[in-house]
Amino acid sequence: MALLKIVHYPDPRLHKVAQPIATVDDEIKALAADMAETMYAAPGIGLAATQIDRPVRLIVVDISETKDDLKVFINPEILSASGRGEHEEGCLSVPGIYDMVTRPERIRVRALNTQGQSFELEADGLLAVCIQHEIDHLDGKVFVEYLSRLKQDRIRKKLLKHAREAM
Ligand code: K1U
Ligand code: ZN
Repeated sequence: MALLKIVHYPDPRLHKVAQPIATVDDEIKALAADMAETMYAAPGIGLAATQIDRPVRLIVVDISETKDDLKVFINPEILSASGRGEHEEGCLSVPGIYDMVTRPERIRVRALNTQGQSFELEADGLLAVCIQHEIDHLDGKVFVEYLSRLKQDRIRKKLLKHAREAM
């Protein structure tokens, strides 16, 4: 297994639309395992393949305290969404920034697992927030895009300054 480098906002690679995965083969299984390792090490509760510069439709999520409830979603699709709820979000691609985002409260999602089998899941609370946040990444959207233009500009400048200082 391997730790993967996470791309930071405002890198344009975060705005690529990820392509569906045609076959769940050993390469995809290894990518899912590496992404899980990277998510746990960060630490985070989710990671999308877009964030490690692999624009394919694969996300990993584990919101458990004990870090033993890994969920892998290949080609995830939101089948239905209901309600509205506000939740604080963070992002491993936008380090140090947390803000409130309003999204549907409850979702039903369909995806393939690492055996290539289709499954459906009902989610609410943090799990629903995290799955929607990660699917946004696959569609090239970063959570800061839900914030005001002023906040987005401040975040962009702050992270560009950090990147320059790290060089
Ligand atoms: O997509 C990502 O960058 C991962 C992101 C997921 C997420 C968090 C909160 C709301 C929506 C989506 C993170 O994991 S940020 C880090 C984080 O929230 C966290 C880290 C350690 C323990 C608990 C949470
Ligand atoms: Zn994120």
